[in-house]
Amino acid sequence: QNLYSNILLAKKNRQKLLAVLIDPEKVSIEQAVVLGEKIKKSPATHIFVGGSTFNGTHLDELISVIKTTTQLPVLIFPGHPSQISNEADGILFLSLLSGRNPEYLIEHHINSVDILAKSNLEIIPTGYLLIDGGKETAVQRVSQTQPIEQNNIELAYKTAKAGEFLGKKLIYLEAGSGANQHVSLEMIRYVAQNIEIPLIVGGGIRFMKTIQEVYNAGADLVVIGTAFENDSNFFSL
Ligand code: 1GP
Repeated sequence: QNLYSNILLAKKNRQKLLAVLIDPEKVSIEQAVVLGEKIKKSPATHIFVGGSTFNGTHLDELISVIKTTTQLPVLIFPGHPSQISNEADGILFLSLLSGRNPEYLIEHHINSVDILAKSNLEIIPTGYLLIDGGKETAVQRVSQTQPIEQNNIELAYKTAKAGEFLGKKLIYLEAGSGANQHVSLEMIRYVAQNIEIPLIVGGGIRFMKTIQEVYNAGADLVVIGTAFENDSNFFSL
């Protein structure tokens, strides 16, 4: 499997990546076919599947439909070990480094070992930082952790860098799905300039123009969830 090496290659070639986030809780199999067709025509390079609260049963089928329709790599973006599916290509193995809740630092990881050890998923260790997006988001509520303040760029940088030193292969700056404010360009710029590994940015990004600004600030991969959920023609505008 070469998901991560392709992300590294894209970074080296300054080719920006775009992931559409699909929350399985909000998408039926029938809708997935239609969404898949839209995504196929969009500039998306990756699909992330996951959510803070989902524990339904149609996950395998949903992913397989999305994969077949879009032909794009699918990465699990898990809120819980029950959201792991072998139908995907890989998993962002997230450590919520901004928080101090042991469940999201190690407990869920231990609980997912049995399923991961048997799977063919490419496991990508990811340092996940929740940044204050101006309102309480699902990640904050479910993980019971406090986000890093937008003006505490120093703390965001040190947390990301500590993640890199710990061996994380990606850093994800997350304002939370549906955030009022995306991660500030200033924070993105400072973190991007001071880490070596690829940087993912998501949460509260609603305009094509903002995607470009976030790229220009140094993000390697941008995640779009809500904007595409609300308007499946988002990328063609
Ligand atoms: C959430 O970063 C993603 O985990 C996407 O957020 O739904 O606000 O686009 P939005």
